[in-house]
This record gives sequence, structure tokens and C-alpha cells, in this order.
Amino acid sequence: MSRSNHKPSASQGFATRAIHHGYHSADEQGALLPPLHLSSTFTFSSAEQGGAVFAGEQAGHAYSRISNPTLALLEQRIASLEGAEAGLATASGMGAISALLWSLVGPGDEIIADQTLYGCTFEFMHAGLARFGVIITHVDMTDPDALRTAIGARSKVVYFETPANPNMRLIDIAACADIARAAGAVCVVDNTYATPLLTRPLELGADVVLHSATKYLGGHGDLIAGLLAGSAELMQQVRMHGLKDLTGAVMSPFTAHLIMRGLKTLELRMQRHCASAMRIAELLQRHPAVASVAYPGLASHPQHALACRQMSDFGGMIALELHGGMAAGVQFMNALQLIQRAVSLGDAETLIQHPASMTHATYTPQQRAAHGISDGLVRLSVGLETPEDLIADLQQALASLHSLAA
Ligand code: 7XF
Repeated sequence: MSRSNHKPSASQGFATRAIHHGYHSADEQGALLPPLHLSSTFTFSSAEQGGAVFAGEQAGHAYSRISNPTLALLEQRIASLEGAEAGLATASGMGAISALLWSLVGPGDEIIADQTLYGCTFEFMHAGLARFGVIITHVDMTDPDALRTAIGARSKVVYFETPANPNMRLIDIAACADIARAAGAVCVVDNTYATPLLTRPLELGADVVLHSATKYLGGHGDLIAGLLAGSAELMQQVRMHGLKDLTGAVMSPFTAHLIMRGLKTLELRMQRHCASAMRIAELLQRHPAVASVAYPGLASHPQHALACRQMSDFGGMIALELHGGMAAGVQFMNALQLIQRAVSLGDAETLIQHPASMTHATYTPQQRAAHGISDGLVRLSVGLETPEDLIADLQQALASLHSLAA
């Protein structure tokens, strides 16, 4: 396994901070676990004190659409894990994306985005922001020079996913963040696939990291949530504008509690996700029914060298195409017995889905072709089951495909 040269952002290790950061049991009557603050509102000792909290002149909580002690602890934890000054919790990944982008751009401003985006992010930009005069430009950021050529005075945001959903393209964060900074644009990285264990975009120069915490951070398929991390100033701007007034996309304290439970095992889970995905990617690559496999850990991945530099391991997501294209993909998915047909990713259960008809159905067929999302692509989220059982299920499904074709 290759190792990046990332330095931990604090003296304690990743797992220690994922379990302990920001909480002292002595402050809460010795309770090992942080209390769950379900209160929607907070009392003021006087009218003047309430006014001071609302004016931002005094620290404190006023109303849980603005801030909440349970959410505040989760926000500190994600900030620590991403190496950020501050974090912000939101109701979903789409809540994070919309609260952030509504805060950053207005009519006439441009967002330069990579070619490949999660389907609803693509739709939010084109069917949402563009309706209000925001210019959306896509460039192939696997070539940073394409970004350098496209960026200009009206560009306010540079936006990409790495690895990208669903085709596993990687973007060189340091190179693109440099170009964004020189042009005065905010560099936003969707780090959902990599998690802060494998890639820390802020240490490489990005300005904001966002997550669908629904995925690896929650880790158990039992919640919908989003997280942002970045400078304290920007997080406060998004909290007081994009979150409080423009979207109201606030996270439930109970969800925050579940994410903190998930974070405790993030490092352990990612180790298993990565190890099993590597074995499965190698097996798929050798199989005669498989036309291509995209996994950053394979030497055949066109950006394997970048993956070794930018990621400390290669993650749990694999994209593959079968000989026979989409029809073969459908047969293959239907033949699986243990592996579940479902969207989402990062769960304990291994999940398989077909991006063109599911997660990326918001694109037209022409857009998918232009954006490098093949109709034959099948996406596998490798879970935490015993790897031999996953391999046996994949092998029997591939074998049945072979016999059908014969
Ligand atoms: O609002 P959500 O928590 O579902 O997060 C949106 C989102 C943002 N960024 C990335 C890279 C994502 O993958 C997602 C959600 N993707 C799921 C998937 O690809 O399976 C959604 C199922 S339709």
C-alpha cells in the first residue's frame, strides 16, 4: 500500500481525535458519551443577554437552526479530522452543497466544475443555480491546464469530487487549488469518497471540504447528513446565511449523535473497505467477462501515480464495465445474491447500482456521454462483510453471465 506524506494536523492520531476530540466527561457529570441536546430553543438569562447572543456579541446558543451543542461537538470533530478551523453540520450532503453555494455566488458569478459530478449536484447547479443567473462551466480538471485556461475574473468557485462519483476519476487537489487561489476563487472539494482518513484536501490547499456524511462518516446506512469544513469566517458566513436563512437544511441532534458513533470506527472500517476493494478490483480485472475496472489502487488506473501521492489508501468504491455493456451489467446485478442492489455507498453492506439509470439519471444521455459517464458502468460500494463471501458472490454472478452469453 502506498503512503502519502501527509502530516497529522494535531499531535494526537486520527482515531484518537475521532473518538475524543472536543469532549471532556468531567464537564458532563462524568458521562462517557456526550449528552444529546434535543432542545430546539435556548433560554436567555435576560432580554439583553438574548439580544447579545443574536447580535453575535456574546457566545451561546439561541435556536437549533442556527447552532446546537450536540452539533457543535460534531462540527469540532470534523474540523479536527479535516485539519480545518471550523465545521458545519447540515441535513444532507445536498444541504451542505446548496447552503455553501447559495452563500458563495450570485447572478453573473461563475462556478467552474469538473466534468464528473454526482447527479443531484449536477442538477442543483444546472436546474437550480443557473436559473438565478449563475454561470456553470465544466472543464476536464484531470488536466489542471484546462482549469488554468478556463478560469477568469467572474469565476468565484472551483468545484470537484475526487475520486469522482461514479467513474473514479481523480483530480490533483494541490494543482487545482493553486490555480483557484491565484484567480481569487474558492476551491471546494467533495471528499465523500475518500473521507478525511485517506485524503485531506485543506492540507493540500483547498478552501472548503464537503461530505455526504450519509456515506462513510455515518457508515451504517441509517441516516442522511452533510458536513462542511473550512475557515471559521466562511463557516460562520454559511451558517448565518446559507444554512439559517437560505436553506434551513439543519441536521438533527440525534443524527449528529449517530455520526459521532460512526466516526469512532471510521479508521477501522476504512481499512477493511480498502483491503477488500483492492482484492475485488484485482479479481475483476483478471476476469474474462470484465471489460474494464476503475479503481485508483490498480496500476492500470490512468491516475494511479496521483492516487499514490494524494491518497493514503484507495477507498472502497469500484466502477466496472462488462463485455456486453449495459445488458450484461443488468444480468450481472440481478444474479448477485449477497451483494445488495441499492444506491448510496460507504455502508457495512456491499451495494451495487447502475449510475445511468439511478444516481446519475439527472443527466440526459447526451450529457452523460459528454461527461464521461458510460451507460454500461456498474458501481460497487465494497462493504465490510467477510471478503471471501463477497468474492464468491461476484464469481458466481460473473460465471452465470458467461453461461448466459455462451
Ligand atoms: O444528500 P446526500 O447526503 O445524499 O449527499 C449527496 C452527495 C454528495 N456528494 C456525493 C459525492 C454523493 O455521492 C452524494 C450522494 N450520493 C448517493 C450515491 O451516489 O449513491 C446518493 C444516492 S441517489
